[in-house]
Amino acid sequence: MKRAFVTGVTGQDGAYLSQLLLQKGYEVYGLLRRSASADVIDARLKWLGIEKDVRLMDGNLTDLSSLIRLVDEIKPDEVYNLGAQSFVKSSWQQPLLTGTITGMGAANVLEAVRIVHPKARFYQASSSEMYGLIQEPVQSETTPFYPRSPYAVAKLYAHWMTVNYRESFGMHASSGILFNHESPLRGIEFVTRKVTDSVARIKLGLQKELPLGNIDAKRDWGHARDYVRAMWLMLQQDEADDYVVATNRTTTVRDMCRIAFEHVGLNADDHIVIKEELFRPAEVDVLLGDPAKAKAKLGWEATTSLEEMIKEMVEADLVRVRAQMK
Ligand code: NDP
Ligand code: GDR
Repeated sequence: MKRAFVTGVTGQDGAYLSQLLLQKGYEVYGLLRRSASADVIDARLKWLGIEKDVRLMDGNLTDLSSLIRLVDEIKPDEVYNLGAQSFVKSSWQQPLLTGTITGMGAANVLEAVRIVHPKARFYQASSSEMYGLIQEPVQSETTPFYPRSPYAVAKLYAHWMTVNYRESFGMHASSGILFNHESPLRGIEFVTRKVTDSVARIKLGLQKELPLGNIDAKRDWGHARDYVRAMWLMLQQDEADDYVVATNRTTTVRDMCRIAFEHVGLNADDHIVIKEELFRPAEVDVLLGDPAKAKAKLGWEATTSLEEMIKEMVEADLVRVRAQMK
């Protein structure tokens, strides 16, 4: 039985990846950082019904000693580093913490693997945010990076550390440059989930307005369930490498809102209110990924359209909000 160690296991991707690995017969160990609100921490694992199957291990990405102890204890075949301060807007408020967790955290995991169990295969959750100020209209593995937030700068450090550990130590270390991916398990601070939650509340009469920032920004949005499959596929290859994972379709925040409101028979323009404070100090205007390499080498393709995904998210939020109303 293969063993996987997943950091960020309580996040959106950690939950879906754990589900996939369990279905494939893995023993799944997840890194859990201590929190005073321990009862809400595994809400996503509970949503997927796998909270009893994932073995949660006490530690922190910022504490190398805990990572060394855990990698030594688990001796994983595969390590997936998904843990991060992942909200781009917060990274301007907490730039150093973001650097410590999102950047140095990855280096800590790489070091723990290198020191105690270098045979383990390693996955780094790199991000399309690294492209930032776009240098090419469609972004692939060869497009130059130009990070536009402390988050993206931290991710770029982690990305190059992964490449460096592969080249320096021969580690099987791969990076997935994943474009935005969403689901009913997406954190409420991210724009898709903020929108689908608000659509549910507006439909049920609990809210009237949806405050938003830059709705002209364009993103290449896919479904998290599809994207965690790409992570796993990367670690099944003989050679480690870097891959763009995207749908190759880009949509404005405005049009994504229209899709969500139309699903419940409402008009987005009647509810969106633009708020200056929701704009970012520097914006990533448009992202559009080219997943040709992932398709050719991994046989990976996105299977869920934006419309299908937004519908699934609105329906899940209607269920959640109705339950809160009881
Ligand atoms: P989430 O924000 O949902 O999850 C982040 C996870 O990191 C949580 O489990 C969180 O734990 C954990 N974490 C944060 N700080 C620490 C720490 N100091 N020690 C240990 N764990 C910590 O992110 P997603 O699931 O959406 O994304 C997964 C990864 O992929 C992230 O690295 C993200 O930056 C990256 N990414 C995401 C994309 C997306 O569109 N979703 C696209 C490209 C990259 P807790 O529950 O305790 O807060
Ligand atoms: P992003 O996701 O920054 O792309 O990072 P987010 O959903 O936060 O923003 C997407 C775009 O929407 C615009 N926007 C708003 N965003 C939020 N959150 N709230 C608003 O009210 C709002 N109004 C407009 C933003 O300005 C932006 O242009 C996500 C994260 O998951 C990262 O961790 C990951 O690396 C990247 O995706 C790929």
